[in-house]
Parts: sequence; C-alpha cells; structure tokens
Amino acid sequence: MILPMSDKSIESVLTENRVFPPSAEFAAQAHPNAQELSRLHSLASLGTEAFWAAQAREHLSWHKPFTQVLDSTNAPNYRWFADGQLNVSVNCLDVHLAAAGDRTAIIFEAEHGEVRRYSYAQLHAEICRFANGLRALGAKKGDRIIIYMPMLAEAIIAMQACARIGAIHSVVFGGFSAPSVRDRIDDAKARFVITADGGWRAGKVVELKTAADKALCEGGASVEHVIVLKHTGEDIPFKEGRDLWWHDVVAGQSTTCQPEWVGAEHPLFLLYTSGSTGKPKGVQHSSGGYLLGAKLTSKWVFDLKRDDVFWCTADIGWVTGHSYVTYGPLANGNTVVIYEGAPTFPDAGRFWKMIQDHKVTVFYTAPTAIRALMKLGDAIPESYDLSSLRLLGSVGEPINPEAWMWYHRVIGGERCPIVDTWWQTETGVIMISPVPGVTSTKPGSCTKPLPGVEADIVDEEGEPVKGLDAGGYLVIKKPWPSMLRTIWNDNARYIETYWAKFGNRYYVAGDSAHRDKDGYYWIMGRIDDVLNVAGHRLGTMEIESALVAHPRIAEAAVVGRPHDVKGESVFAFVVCKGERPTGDTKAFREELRNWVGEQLGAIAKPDDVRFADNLPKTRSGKIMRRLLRTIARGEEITQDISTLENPHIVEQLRGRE
Ligand code: 7RM
Repeated sequence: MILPMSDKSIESVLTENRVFPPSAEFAAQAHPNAQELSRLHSLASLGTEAFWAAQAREHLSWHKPFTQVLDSTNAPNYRWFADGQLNVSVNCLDVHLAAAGDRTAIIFEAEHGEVRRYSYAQLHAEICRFANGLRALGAKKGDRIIIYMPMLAEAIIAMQACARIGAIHSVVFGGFSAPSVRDRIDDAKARFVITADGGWRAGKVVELKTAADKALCEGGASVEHVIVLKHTGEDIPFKEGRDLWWHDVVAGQSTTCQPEWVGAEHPLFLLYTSGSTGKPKGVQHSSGGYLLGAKLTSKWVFDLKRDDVFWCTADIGWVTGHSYVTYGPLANGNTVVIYEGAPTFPDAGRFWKMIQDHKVTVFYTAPTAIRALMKLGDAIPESYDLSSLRLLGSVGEPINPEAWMWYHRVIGGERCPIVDTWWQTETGVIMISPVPGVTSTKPGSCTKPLPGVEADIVDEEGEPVKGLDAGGYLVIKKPWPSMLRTIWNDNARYIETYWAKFGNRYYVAGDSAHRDKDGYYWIMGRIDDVLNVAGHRLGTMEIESALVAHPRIAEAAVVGRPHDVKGESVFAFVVCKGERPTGDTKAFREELRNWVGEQLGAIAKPDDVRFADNLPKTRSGKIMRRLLRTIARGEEITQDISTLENPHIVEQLRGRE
C-alpha cells in the first residue's frame, strides 16, 4: 500500500489561503451557534459515551429508556443503547403530529412537472396504511424487504413503513440493473420486493418492474411477493399470485398502525456498497444509534429550522438519501423537496428553477453535479431567482476549489456558507463538516470533526501524524452511535475491511487526509487513488484540481499508468467546457501539461492527456477510476461497464473515436 502524499504534493492544500467566515447575519441566527457548539465539544471531550447518552435521551423518543450506553464486549462489533426500545417511524412522524401535523413534510416534483405535497399527518397516514398492508401479507419484524423504486414519495413511505413494522429495508438504486437487484435479494434473502411499473428519467421510462422480473427469473428464490406501484401506467407483465399492486395492498387499510417496538440495535436497513474488491457489501445500520446521528447531524450541519425547505438531491438508493431525505430531516420535522427526474430535463435550468419555485433554503448536492452545471455557464443559474437559498452543501467526493468558488459565487450569491461534508455509507451520517454558523470555510476542506467524532490521521504504524505537511490514513478512534454494525452475512469482512489494519483499534475509513495548521482536514481521496511518480507521492485529486483551474477545463480525472523509469506516470482524462477538442490537439495538450507543471511542480505534469465529452460515472456520480486505470494502461476492459451512467463514453476514452 502506498502511503499518501509527499510534502510536494500538498503544496496546493497548504497554500490555499482563502477563508470564508460565516456572515454575522448567518451566525446570529444559527444553531448551534459558537457558544452552543463549544458546549457540545466540551461535553464530548469529557467522554464520548456520556455525551452520546445525553444526546440520545434528549433527542430521541424512547418507548423503553436505555440503561446501557456503549457495549464493547464484542468490539469492534459495538452496540449502543442496546436495552432501549424505540421505533424509527414514530420518531420521524408521530412525534410531530400534535404540534405540526399540518406542516409540509414532502414536496414532490415529478419530472413532467406535477407537484404533490404531503403534510406530516398525510405522510403518517400513508405510511400506516402501507405498513398495515405489509403486515396483512405476513411481513414482520426482521424480514428483509428490497425497495427498488424511482425517487417518489412512495419510496420514502415504503422505507418508513418497513421501519414501522421492524422490517429491514434494503434500497437498491433505481438505476441499477437486474443482476444487482438479484445479488442483493439473494444476499439479504429478501421476502418482498417493492417496485414500480417504471420511473421517468430524461423523458424516458426506466423499466423497473421488467428489471425486477429478470432478477427474479435468475435468482431471488426467497421472494414471496412483489408489490408494484402504478406510476407510469405502462403495460407490464404481472405474475398472478406473486405480484400485487400497491393500491390493492393499501386498499381498506387503516390510517393508523401500531408500531413494532424494537431494540435500539435492531437493524433498520442494509445498504449495499462497493468496496475496492469483491462483490458489494451489505452495510448494516442500527435503529437507535443511526437515527440519533441522522437527526443530530441534520440539525447541526444544515442548521435546519421550522421554516426551512431542504433539498438534498441524492436518490434514496444512496446513503445520503437515507440520512438526509428519509430519516434526518423528518426526525427534525422539516420540509424536504424530492425530485424524480434528471437534473438537465427539460433543460439545464431544472435545479435552479426548482429552487426558485419551491423557495428552497438549504441545498445539498454533489461536486460532480456542481461541475456539470458549472460547465454550462453562469447565464443559466443567473436567470433564476435563487435568493431563497441560505446554505449550500456538498458531499460524495472532494470538491475542487474552482467548483467550490463557483458554487459560492454563482449559486450562493456569495452569501451562503458552504458545508463540505465528509462521511461514508459506513459512517451512517456526516462526520467531518463545517458547522455553518460557526466554522470559517476554506474551498476544498471539509474542515473539522463534529462533536463526538474522534477523527485522526495516522501513519503506516497507526501513530498520529505530526507536523503540518504530514498526511496519512483517516481513522475514527472511538465508536460512534451511527456507525455500521457489521457487513450482512460477513462479519469477518467487516473486521478485515475496517478494523484489522491497526489491530482493531481504529475504524479505518479508506481515505487519505491531511490536516493543516488550523487543524482543518483535507480529504485527498481513497488510498488506492494515490500515485507515486518517481518517488513523489501525488494525489490524483490535486492534479485534477489543477487541471480544472484551467479556464477551458470543466472536469478531469487522473490515474496512474505504469512507467519504466518513474514507476508511475500521470494520465489525465479531461472534459473541456464547450466542444471536445479534436484534430491536432498537441499544442493544447502541451499547454495543459505546462499549466499543471506551473501549479504543482513538474513532477505532476501528465504524460498523457486525453479529451472526452464526459467521464465514466457510476449512477451515483462517482468517477470509475478503476476503469480509467485499465484504459490508461491500454489493457483489456474486464470491469462491468453496464452499471455506468454513460457506457458509450468508453470508446472515446480509449481514444478510438
Ligand atoms: C456520503 C458518501 C464515501 C467516500 C468517502 C470519500 C468520498 C464523501 C466527501 C468525500 C471528500 C467529501 N458515501 N467522500 N464525501 N471525499 N470530501 N466531502 O458519499 O459511501 O458513497 O462514499 O466518498 O472517499 O470514503 S459513500
């Protein structure tokens, strides 16, 4: 394993000297404010267990209060609040009904423009009806239920209904194909699949039911029923006995439903996520600890208040959609916006129009979306009224300073703080992030750990790195309530992947990081994305940032390519603003090489620069670096490219068109 980062390569980090304190106006209304945050930090510094116990008592509604806080008997399989009982859906819905039943919980916008609103009371009623319907089919506590749906209110209803009866949901992203659905059904041994006749994306129907059928032909023997929401109205095959319409399942069901009280450790969901090797892992999350984290971080990081309209653009197929659409904001009684379709449908102004129309106050999206929209120019967002926005968030990958500055200037009107939030499927919730009313931000840094999170950066021996220019493995040194509990069916893999490296002492995130003189964290990327060029360690991310800083470059991905003399050389895939350069591009490639040389030093100059219309992205928007490495090496492609957002781009990346 190559340890990340030499002094040289972090120059850009340590010389980033732009600092953006929150405005006095924002700071004055924020919670936590500076005083509240320092109180939280000092409480946590007295002991994380007592800190989390106090938070759990204050912020969750318990059916049976817990007496045990952290159980480390089987470390690193930690347990939190284990003898307490609660129900997650009660904490997200019922607790608001008396005082805020009329408040809007969900504003749903369909791709074709229809808008539907659900108050907390209506949402509660729909969840209860569906939960009763599930029970009538025999679904019970501990059953696994696959949810394979478009981004509809019904997807949230399905998740919450599972939580209400103690069933364990596993949401499969609607963009995934039949084999992924099948693998997840089989690994989880799911009894039910909840899907729709189809979904809308860029004006076309995504055939979910057809994919589900295919998955069930090839496997999925554990599935008894498929519940199908009528949404597009397409004609679909229907298997008598096995398949049931959603509207028939809920017909005649009561709008109240006795919740299943579960232990705090009862699994709330499995979410499959890819690791660096092997098949996707079923990350298992708890009920109590997870919900506590989702609720608190929604409040702390997004400063959510009663009148906020929060739009997290993530699909519920990703952890971000779990924690910051379905669970966190609803536990706080906030209003969330959800959108079914493509961000550029019918045109690239869709996000900005929705912000304008729904008066979105807090907007949370991914750097890849920001860069894609940035590429299309300022005029589009500038033609919408974005003045309702007061806070912006970023998640999923490091955000390059150029995209950060654009987000700040063009979307945030230079008045909105940006929270760059670091976390993972495994951490459950945001771990390192600015607290927007307090933390001064720096473009490209996720700043500092939240209260109760004991992050550190350690070297190969597990010793904390010292000094300014030292980088290493990002680790979390104390268990936290929303941490994953295990990998479903594979506890050995849980221990091996996240704990074994440093003798089960720390949770190893798999990212490399630096800490600057102010104690700010800079995530350099996955530890397997690090290059070693002639003995100099380079973060691919930094070279990408340098490239993207060029006025003509919209997006870049850098990978290593084996090199006879230098060990590895830098290979850059580049997307230009406007047209892709074709014909003789030698002069422009040379210009870019020199540009990077100027920014980072000659060692970082790419040996190869290849232009493409886009980068290969997974459906969640992450660049598939492994595929790029294969292409850069000129090797045969063995990866499955069917899960790419844009498989057609591969030929272009290979330089064949
Ligand atoms: C929430 C999510 C996790 C990986 C993680 C990092 C990267 C996420 C940031 C980030 C830099 C960030 N879950 N990552 N957020 N890198 N800055 N703010 O994305 O499980 O799908 O991915 O994503 O490498 O390990 S995830």
